[in-house]
Order: sequence, then C-alpha cells, then structure tokens
Amino acid sequence: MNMFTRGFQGRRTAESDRVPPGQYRTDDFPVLSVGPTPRVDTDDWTFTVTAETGAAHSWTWDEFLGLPQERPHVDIHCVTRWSKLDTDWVGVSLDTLLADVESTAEYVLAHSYGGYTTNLPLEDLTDGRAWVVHTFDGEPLAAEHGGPARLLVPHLYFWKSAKWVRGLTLTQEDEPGFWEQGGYHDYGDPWREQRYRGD
Ligand SMILES: Nc1nc2c(c(=O)[nH]1)N[C@H]1C(S)=C(S)[C@@H](COP(=O)(O)O)O[C@H]1N2
Ligand SMILES: [Mo]
Repeated sequence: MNMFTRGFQGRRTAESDRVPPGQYRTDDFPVLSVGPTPRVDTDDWTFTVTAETGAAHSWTWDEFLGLPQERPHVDIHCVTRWSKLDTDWVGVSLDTLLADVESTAEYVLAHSYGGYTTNLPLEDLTDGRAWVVHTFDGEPLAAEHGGPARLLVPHLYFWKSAKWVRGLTLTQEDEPGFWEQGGYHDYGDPWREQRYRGD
C-alpha cells in the first residue's frame, strides 16, 4: 500500500505529512465567522494599503482584477483542528499589492468589512506566501467564505486569512487583532501548534 501510494504520488509529500500536529483532514469546507456575513457589492468594494506614513494605495474591483493573477494551490489549517488539502484559488499576490508601498513597518493589521481584524508580521505576506483571492475552486468566492475577496495566508492558521478583507494597515508596533486579543496566539504557526497565547 505504501509503495503504491508513493508511486502514485511521485515526489510529492505524503498527504499524512501535510496535516500538522493535532489536526484532522476534511474534504468539507466549514464556515467559521464571528458575526453576520457582510454583503459587499463589487461596485462599492475597494482594497487599500495604508503605510505608517499615512500614504495609501487603493484599488477598485476592476483595478484589482486588472492586476497579475495567480493560482495558489495550497493546504489550509483551521485552529478548530480541520485541515483541508489541495485548495485552489485565484487572486493577487501581496507582493504585487505591496510593490509600490514605501514602508519600514514590520507589522500589518488586516481589516475586514464587518469590523474583523487580524495581525501579522509584514514579512509573512511577502515572497509568494499570501494573496487576496476572489475565486475558490473555479467559482467566485462565496460570501460566507469571504467573498468578494479574502486574504489567503495558508502557512498560518486560517483565522489570519481575513474574510471580506478591505485593507491592510502597516504599523511599526504589533497590534493584536480580534482573535489575538481574545487569547489566540499572536503568530499562529500550525506546524508549531501555536493555537493560544503561550503555546
Ligand atoms: N472577517 C472575518 N474573517 C475571518 C473570520 C471571521 O469571523 N471574520 N474567521 C476566521 C477564522 S477563525 C477562520 S477558521 C477562517 C474561516 O474561513 P471559512 O469560513 O471560509 O472556512 O476565516 C477567518 N477569517
Ligand atoms: Mo478558525
């Protein structure tokens, strides 16, 4: 069986090795939202990056769709212990969205329509590790999963992937977001099981 699996998967890491400690694999896509689902019309949608200097770059929906598009194929890990392998998205790399932003900030607070926030080191949004995505599995991202667009930062627990994202604020100081203020880990690396503050 093991030989067969290895032959079938070629050089790819075995699926069991892609599920972090304390997680189980699911093929479902559970919805986890703190409050009601905001309904954001793409005509009214903007995405704004605000540097610590106050300088801001904004994109309308059409401008955002006009940026180079990438197709991340990634595994996602929710702190409530489900992991979903091989998810397919379309969206814009944060490398693209941050390219013209002058900043020496080290942290980012992501803001969502509806008021949710989450904090990350700026570094974790660069080098092809994070996107603002608008399509899941070939379909426009459903509102309950964060449509029109959400952050996708698959190497951290999924609460860092802010749904209905409307902007990023770059800051010198780390400012805890919604769940981080509520006792979740500041960083949230699933491979180190950083679920709660102190883990
Ligand atoms: N705006 C917003 N983003 C959010 C959340 C939320 O409640 N509001 N929940 C977070 C949590 S805890 C998780 S696990 C994922 C869930 O995404 P999903 O509902 O698409 O599975 O979104 C994250 N992003
Ligand atoms: Mo979560």
